[in-house]
Amino acid sequence: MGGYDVVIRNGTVATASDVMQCDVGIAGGKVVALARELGKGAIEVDAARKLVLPGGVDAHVHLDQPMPGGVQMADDFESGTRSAACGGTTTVIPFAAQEKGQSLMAAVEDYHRRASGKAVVDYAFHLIVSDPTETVLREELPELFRQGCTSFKVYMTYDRVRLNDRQMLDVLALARREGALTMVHAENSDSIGWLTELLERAGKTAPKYHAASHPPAIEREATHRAIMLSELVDVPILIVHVSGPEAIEQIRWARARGMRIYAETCPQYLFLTAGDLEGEGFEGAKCVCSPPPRDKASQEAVWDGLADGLFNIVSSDHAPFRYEDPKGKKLGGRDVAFRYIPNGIPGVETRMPLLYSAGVGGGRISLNRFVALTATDPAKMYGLYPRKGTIAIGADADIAVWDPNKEVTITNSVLHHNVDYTPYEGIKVKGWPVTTLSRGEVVWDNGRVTGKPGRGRFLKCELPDPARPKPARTVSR
Ligand code: DUC
Ligand code: ZN
Ligand code: ZN
Repeated sequence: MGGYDVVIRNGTVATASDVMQCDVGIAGGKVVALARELGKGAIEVDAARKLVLPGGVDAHVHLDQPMPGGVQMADDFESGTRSAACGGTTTVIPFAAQEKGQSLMAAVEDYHRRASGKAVVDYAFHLIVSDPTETVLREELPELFRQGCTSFKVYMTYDRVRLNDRQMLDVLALARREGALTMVHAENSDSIGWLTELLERAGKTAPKYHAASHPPAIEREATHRAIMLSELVDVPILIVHVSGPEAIEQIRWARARGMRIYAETCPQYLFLTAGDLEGEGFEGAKCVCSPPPRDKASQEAVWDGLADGLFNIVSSDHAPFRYEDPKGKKLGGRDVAFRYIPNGIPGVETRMPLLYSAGVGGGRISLNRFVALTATDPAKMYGLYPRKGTIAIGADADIAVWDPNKEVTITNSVLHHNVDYTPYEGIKVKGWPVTTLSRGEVVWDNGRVTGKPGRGRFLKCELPDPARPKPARTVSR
C-alpha cells in the first residue's frame, strides 16, 4: 500500500507491550500501517536512531481554571497545550470545576468556551464536584457522563471545594451506579487548618512552612479514609498525586486485600523535596503545591511504586502560576504568608523527559513501563483507549518521535508554557521529543511549534471503560 499522508521511517516503535523496528504509515490522521519499507508518504519523518512513542496522555492538568481571590492561572488552553505538544504530550485532561452553588452543567459549558479555538492538541475534561446537590447527583452528573466527561475529582481539603465523608459516599455511590471514575485529593482538611494557625501564631509564615502544615500523616489518614469509603460503596477510586511512603503503604494495604484502588504520582514527588520550599527569601513559593514534595527517602518509595506496579499513571498536576505576578505566587504583589500562596507548579512539558531520563535512562523502569505510565494506562483509565495512548492500526496518529540521546539542561527559556519559572531549573536530562504529531499533523518539530491553536479537539471519554485494568495486587510490606 502507498499513498500515506505521513510515514515515520526507520524508527524503533515502542508501546506498553512491544518494541519493534518498523515504519509507521499514517492516513486520515490514523495509523494505517506498521511494517518495514513502507511506500512513500507525502510527508516523510526520519526517525533513524529515534524512538517512536505514543504521544503522552497527561491526565491531570489545570488550565485556565477559574480561581478565587484574584488569582489567575498562567496557562490557558493555547499555551498549556502548546507546552504539552513540545514535551511529547498529545492529550491533556484538565478540570471543569464546579463552584459551590454553581450548576455543574454551567461549569462545563464555561470550560468548553475557554477551550474553544485555542487547543493545539486534543483534550478531554474531568469534572470537579464541590457541591453534590440532588440535581447534580440525579441529573447533571449522569447527563455529563453521557456527554463524555466520565471522571470527576473530589477534594477532602480546601474549604472552597471539599466534601465531607457523607457527601463523598453520595458521589461514590453514583460513580458505582454509572461506572464513572472518582479521583480523590486525599488530605485531612481540619488538621491542615489547625497546623496552619499554630505556625502562623508562632510567626512561621515563610513558604517552607507550607510543607510543615501538610505533613505525610495528613495525607496518610485521608488516603486510608478514602479507601474505607470506597470499600463501603464497593467502587474503585483513584488516589491522585501520591507523594510518599505513608500514603503508598495504605494503598498497598488495600491492594493486598483485592481492593480496586488506583494510584497516580507526579514528577514533583520524584525530583523535588521539601528543601526546595526553603529557597532564598520567597523563592520557595515556586515549589508550593499540595501535597508538598517530601524527602529523598520518599522519592525512593515513589520510584519503587513506579517499578513494581503500585502506580498506574504519572501525571504532571500542571497548575501554572507566575512567580513575579500579583495574580500568581506573589499574590497582591507581596511575599504573602504561605497559606495565601496559590498551590501548584508547572510541569506539563517536563513530565515525560524527566521520567524518561531518570526512569528509563536511570534503569529504574523499562521503556514499556514508561509508555504505560505516561500514555497507555491513563488512556485506559479514562476511556480513551485505544484511540489514544498506543501506536496500533486504527489508533489516532498521536506520536512523539523521541531522541533518546538528546541532552537538555532544563531551564525556563527552553519551555513553552506561560509561566516565568520552572521548578526543575538546572536539571540535566537525556532524552527529549524532537517531533510530535497529533492526528498525523506535525505540531512540534525540531524546536519549532507548528501546530495551530484551535486544531485540538474535545474528546469524549467512554463510560464505563471495559479496558480499565484491575490494579495489580502488589505485596504489602
Ligand atoms: N494541588 C491541588 O490539589 N491542585 C492543584 C495543584 C496543587 O498543588
Ligand atoms: Zn489535588
Ligand atoms: Zn491538581
